[in-house]
Amino acid sequence: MSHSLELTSTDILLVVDVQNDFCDGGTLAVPNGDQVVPVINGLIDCFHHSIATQDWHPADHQSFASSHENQEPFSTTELSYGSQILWPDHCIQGETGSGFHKDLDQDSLELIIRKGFRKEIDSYSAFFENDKSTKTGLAGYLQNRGIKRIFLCGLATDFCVYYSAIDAIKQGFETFVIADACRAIDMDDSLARAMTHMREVGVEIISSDEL
Ligand code: VGL
Ligand code: ZN
Repeated sequence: MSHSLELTSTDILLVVDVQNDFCDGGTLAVPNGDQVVPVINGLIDCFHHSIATQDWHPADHQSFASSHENQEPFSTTELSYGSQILWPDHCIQGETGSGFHKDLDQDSLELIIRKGFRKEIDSYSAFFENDKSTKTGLAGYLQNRGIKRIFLCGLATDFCVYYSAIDAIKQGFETFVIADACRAIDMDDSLARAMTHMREVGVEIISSDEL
């Protein structure tokens, strides 16, 4: 199916977490994460507006297994706001790992929204922190600029892209995920669950060649 989606000035590209730690050699490398970079650079050229998110954690962040006694990375624990997967240390503020991939075309990014910067709380979504109530302000920013449709790409499909897409729909935006411009962590079937849930709530899964 190839319906061409005409892009207008009320569309925005949201580039999620294309950072060194999620790419080859990073501490939380997403398989083939680097492959999204040329695809996303092409998309940035097509869109009137592009913004990005940046995972941005203090060194003692509660989402790190190393911040808890006797916890291995990729295990799950209960924090004050509910269950939280514990990750290897990644995307530490100001370090190389939290920098954007060197080939990502950052010049046209109009806004960079940092998330997970508070020690006590993680943030997968670009709209809400993991307590599901603390706002990042992104919805207001997009509404204020008259944005109607959000197109998501980046890392990882089954975590930050997924949570951002679900919240984008909830905030009333028409929401698209550009599948070939994303890569997944895929632990315990998380990719299949994320895709099913996104489709259920009306997120459209498209390919970059439809744009
Ligand atoms: C992410 C796990 C932890 C992501 C961020 O960008 O998908 N995943 N922090
Ligand atoms: Zn993180």
